[in-house]
Formats: sequence, C-alpha cells, structure tokens
Amino acid sequence: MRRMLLPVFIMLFVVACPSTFGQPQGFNYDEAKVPDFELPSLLTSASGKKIASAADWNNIRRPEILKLFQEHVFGRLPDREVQLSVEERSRQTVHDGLTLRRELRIFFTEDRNGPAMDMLVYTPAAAKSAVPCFLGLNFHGNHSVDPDPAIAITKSWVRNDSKRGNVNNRATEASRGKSASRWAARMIVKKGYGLATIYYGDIDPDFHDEFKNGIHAITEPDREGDRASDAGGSISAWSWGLSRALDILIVDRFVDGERVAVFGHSRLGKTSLWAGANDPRFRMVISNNSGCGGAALSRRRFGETVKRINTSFPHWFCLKHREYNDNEDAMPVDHHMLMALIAPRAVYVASAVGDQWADPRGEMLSLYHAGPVFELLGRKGLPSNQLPELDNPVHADVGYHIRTGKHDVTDFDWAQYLKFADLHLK
Ligand code: GTR
Repeated sequence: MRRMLLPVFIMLFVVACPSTFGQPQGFNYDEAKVPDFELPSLLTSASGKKIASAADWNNIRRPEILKLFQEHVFGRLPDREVQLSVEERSRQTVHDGLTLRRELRIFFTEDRNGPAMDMLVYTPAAAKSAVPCFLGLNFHGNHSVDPDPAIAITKSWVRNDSKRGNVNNRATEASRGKSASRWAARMIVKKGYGLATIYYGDIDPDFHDEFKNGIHAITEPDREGDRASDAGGSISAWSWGLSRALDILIVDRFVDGERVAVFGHSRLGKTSLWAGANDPRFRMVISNNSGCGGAALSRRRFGETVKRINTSFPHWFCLKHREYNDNEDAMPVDHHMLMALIAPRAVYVASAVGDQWADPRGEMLSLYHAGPVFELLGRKGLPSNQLPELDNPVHADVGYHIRTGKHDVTDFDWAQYLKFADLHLK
C-alpha cells in the first residue's frame, strides 16, 4: 500500500501542475505573483511628443526605440559592409520529386577559407516562378533538418551531445535528420513555399569566446580591449547573418525575395524578432516559443528572468543589458516595443502551454500591447488581452496561438504559419 503512495502522489502532482512540471525551479510560475509594473510608452517620444501619425512613428519614435534596443538589450548589429558571393554546392530533386534541394555556400569575403555560411534551400520542384519563402536558422546543422543522405554535414563547431553523436565539437552522421520533426519541409513545399535554413553556428558559435570566432573575425578583426556596452551580442550576430541570407534570396531566381518570412524557435525566435525589427525587407516575422529576451515581457519576471538569461548566456545580449538584472523596471524598453518595431508587417507569436519558462501569457501580451502601433499604421493588433483557448489560433493582421505540448516546433505550428502566410505572402 505504502509503495503505491509515491507514484500516486507524483501523478497527482503532474496532473495538478501540468504546465510547470519539468521547468527550471526557483522561478515564478504563479500569475498571482507577477509584480505590478508599468510598460514604457510606445507613443510618446523621448522629448515628450505624442506620436499620432504614421509619419511621426516612422521618423521619430521607431528610430528612437530601435536605438534603445541596440543600446540596452541586444547591442548593435555589425555595421561592416561585406561583399557576398555564392557557390552552389548541390542541386537535386528530392522528396519523391516534390522538392528542389540546393545547398549554397555564402562567403562573407573573397577569402574562400574565411567565414562562410551554408544555406539549404528547398523550393517546389514544379514551381514556374519564384516562390515566397520561410527563412530560419537551425540549431544542429543543415544535415539535421532532413534525413537526405546527400546534405553536407556541418564542419562548424557544434555542442558535444552524445544523443546526436556530436563529439569533439564536431557533428557526425548520427545527427542526420534528427531535427526533421521541427522543419515540416514537405508540408511547406507542398503548399507552394520555399524553406531556407542555415546552421546558426556558421554565423557565431554559441559559446562565449569574447566575440572572436564566426563573423566576428571579419566584423571586428582588430578590436583591442573591452567591447563597448552596446556592442552586439550573439543574437545581433545571428540576426545580421539572416539579413545577409536575405541579400542572397533577393537575387536568387527560385525565391521571391520580397516575400520572405523570417522564422525562429527559442533563442533563434529572439533572433528572428530582432532580425525583423532591424530589417524591414522581411515581410513576415515568426517567433516560436521565444520567451525571455524575445516575445515575453521582461517586467513580468515569469519563468526565465533577465538576470537568469544574462547569467546562463552572457554572450547573447549587450553588456549594458546586465544592468537590468533584478532591475527590469529601469529598462527604457520592454518587448511589446520589439513587436511594434515590426509593425505594420505581419508578426506571428506562438507559445506552448508546457513551456511556462518562456511565459506564454507574457509572449501574447507583448503582441497585444503593440496593438496601438499596428492601429496607427492601419492594421489591427490582437483583439483581446486574454489567452485564446489551447490550439485555437488567432489569425488576422497579427497571429497568435498557444498549443498543447512542450517547448518545440511541431507540424501544428507550421500548419498555422502556412495559413497565416497565405493571408500575408500570397
Ligand atoms: C534556454 C533558454 C531560453 C531559450 C532556450 C533555447 O535554456 O533559457 O531562453 O532560448 O534555451 O534557445 O533553446
């Protein structure tokens, strides 16, 4: 009888707290304990002017807010002009004739041994003209996105991982196709879209080396001493890489560069938002479970906090961001302003109920609170500040859903992004 009690207790606990079970402990997951806070004003300029027209937004307030995010959150993007060149490394029809797969190597300089990024591009094999396309960074190498045996295994630094067979910071055959469930490649191509993806470690390996490797070797080669408090962290580097990928998609004849949606999950969702904020050429921006430093409002301090993220990932944000550890109310921005930087373009924010660490309600609320800017620019924001029912997406000028399940990218997520893209990119 006694022996039965522990499993029963554990079961009851899981049923009672389905959403916080398995999340990092020692953080707030209780809505009642979210502190009171006031969000910085979107529509009042630094000099106190009320922003009441699209022109004032575009000329005054938007540039101010972009600068605040550069100075206080992500740091500046590299400002170095680069001469890109492309080498097509493979071209083949795959997925039972459905898809044209290409592998493009994008060089950042004339040096063929210097930093480069490999872009895997899928487009419908039967397409008669350039297609709209999703562009997103991946976590584990292009070869992890599909079981296709011909995709080159990344030679870049990867995190050691016995489940993926990554040893000595190098990927092996064992990781081929291991992330395929996150990429819905066939579904995307069947719907008439392209999918382009790059391993984020090609742009900046995700560990703290004082910004020497990846593109930093070319964007700040002669740096001596400390970096400026607003020098870009890795999220800025990855975002810059996405814009360079877009430079190439714009001249690619298979993809319509004017209809590119930038997509990202988790840290790479923070990145897609920041890339979309900086580069207005992205027509649509998707944040999948991006959480703290992405879609979530920092002032809520729900799940992951500013202090925790700056401590675990000291290289993601700019140095100045650390001043807001346990001090969120002093930040001159919050993340509803990041959403507003993307307006009036289409933004989609997706949460998962099992991902309380990322603060689903805070992710939704930042989109909701950006509403006045969407409205100023002739679009509608989210209709309500309440979470919709699980698995019941809201699709309009902006999109939101909270789905069943955990921190991940699923076919359900992609099905929603495709429907939303049909509204905005077709
Ligand atoms: C977590 C981090 C999150 C999120 C995630 C990921 O450890 O706390 O902010 O970025 O990593 O990118 O997978």
